[in-house]
Amino acid sequence: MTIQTIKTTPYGDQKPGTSGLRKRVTVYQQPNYVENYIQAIFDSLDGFAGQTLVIGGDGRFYNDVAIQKAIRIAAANGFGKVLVGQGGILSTPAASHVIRHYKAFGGLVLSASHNPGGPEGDFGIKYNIGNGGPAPEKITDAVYDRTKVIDSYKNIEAADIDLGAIGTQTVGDMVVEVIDPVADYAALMQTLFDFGAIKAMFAGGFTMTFDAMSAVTGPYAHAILEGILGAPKGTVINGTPSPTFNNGHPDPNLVYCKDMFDLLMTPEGPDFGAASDGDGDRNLIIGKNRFVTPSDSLALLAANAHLAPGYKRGIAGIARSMPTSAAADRVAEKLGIEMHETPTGWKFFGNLLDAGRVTICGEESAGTGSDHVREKDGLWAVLLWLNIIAARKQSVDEIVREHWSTYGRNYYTRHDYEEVDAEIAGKLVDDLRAQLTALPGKTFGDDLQVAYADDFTYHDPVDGSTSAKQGIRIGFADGSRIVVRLSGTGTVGATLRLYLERYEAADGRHDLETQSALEPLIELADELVGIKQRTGRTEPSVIT
Ligand code: G16
Repeated sequence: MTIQTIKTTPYGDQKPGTSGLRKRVTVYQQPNYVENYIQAIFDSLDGFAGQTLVIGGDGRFYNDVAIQKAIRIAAANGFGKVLVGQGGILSTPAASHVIRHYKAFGGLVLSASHNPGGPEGDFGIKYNIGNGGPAPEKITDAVYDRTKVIDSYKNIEAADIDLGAIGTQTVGDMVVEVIDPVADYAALMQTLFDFGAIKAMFAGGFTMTFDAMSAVTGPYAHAILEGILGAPKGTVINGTPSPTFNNGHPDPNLVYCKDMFDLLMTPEGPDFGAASDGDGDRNLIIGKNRFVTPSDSLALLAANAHLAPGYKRGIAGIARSMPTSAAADRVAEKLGIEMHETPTGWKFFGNLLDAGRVTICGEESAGTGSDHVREKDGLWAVLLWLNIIAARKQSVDEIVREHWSTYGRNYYTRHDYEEVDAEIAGKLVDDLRAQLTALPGKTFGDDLQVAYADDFTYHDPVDGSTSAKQGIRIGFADGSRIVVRLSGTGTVGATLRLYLERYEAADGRHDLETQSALEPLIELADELVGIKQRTGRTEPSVIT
């Protein structure tokens, strides 16, 4: 079969964000938009001739079209084999595992995560390297540079692959193997957790609702929770992946999972509620009468991980993204293990995990994971919680309260202002940056004394690379913090994120409502950052 070189012209907007290139589907549907980006990725890599590429996505609208294109371009560029999930489906953590398990060269993960899907929704392409994790900045920067000058891509004329048929097909000289998207991942989970204890807990009447949000985790949750672990049918809701997520917003937070939250707050509700997002890497954890913030969940999972067989020897260290609360830092201190603060973006954890310096990582944006893959992993977090509940024989609420009375509580919230005019948002951050040097030493209100104010710069201790301008931090003497940054995953305008945190010691009050507990900081942030005044918004679009 002949390899064609097809002329193209560059697009100026193919700069990867926090997690790959996320755009409206209509943007991706422009002529050669997908082709340019995939060719630019391959042009930025060396040594893949004859090697294996993994391709999988979250099943959203345009997944099937993009996969067929990717397969042809991979064949034309000389890959030896493509592994693709049946139906084009692979959750992001499962894709990471498949890359590692089969020692693939890398993978293309097609997803816009928690963003809505459908013809008017979002699509995304991300490249993951051979360790199974998102490509580091030196690769994403090279890809972006290449997209700016690309003038051709390679293609091969071939029929579409039948993505429904498990087994082997060929495109030119390249083999395409369609694999069961769940089996390898489910086998990995069984090596990490005490499935016997969780199974016994379900058999003993423990009840749970898992909302797969009509996204990719459905098949995984059906197979693992209801299949292997024996939870009653109906435990998994919205378990069939839909290209439009059933016109929903597959973001597992208290806005889009409000019904489940409300149910868990009633006596009739189940013992445990959980959800995962569009591509299966985020998680939401709610116990009866107890929502667990992602930052607390990271700290709790790290403190209790030894109860699961896969972590029984203890954990080497913990990493969290900068805006994530410092709750996990207190666990690391007590355990006497390394603690790392990285910029937002799972890609920054890869080096630490590869070097064996950390075992568990997490982010305030509903992501937790471990060294079992190189992505955050929604179902993994749910299973570790189940394992901990089974081992401790306590409710989520009891476990959380005990944690706070040992380590103290980090009250924490994030206020998002979505689809803000990008120019106004950029100027707001620049102006705040200009104020930073004058802030340390100043006292606001009765007792909020600024201890430091900076724009976070990360120095990777493994490869020595530096990432600057990763978000503005204003830290106070009592451990409180205000953090402001622009999201790198929005697709329209800018999303301003304001993160607020206050520490209450182990013997302090842990029963306050979060927004009230943070009220003085929220007011101060209004004064210092001026989001409402400058954007004209009266309130955040989302509060988590
Ligand atoms: C991605 C990244 C995460 C990040 C999140 C939010 O998650 O993998 O590391 O925390 O975006 O990023 P931002 O604050 O820049 O919008 P996902 O689940 O969208 O792939």
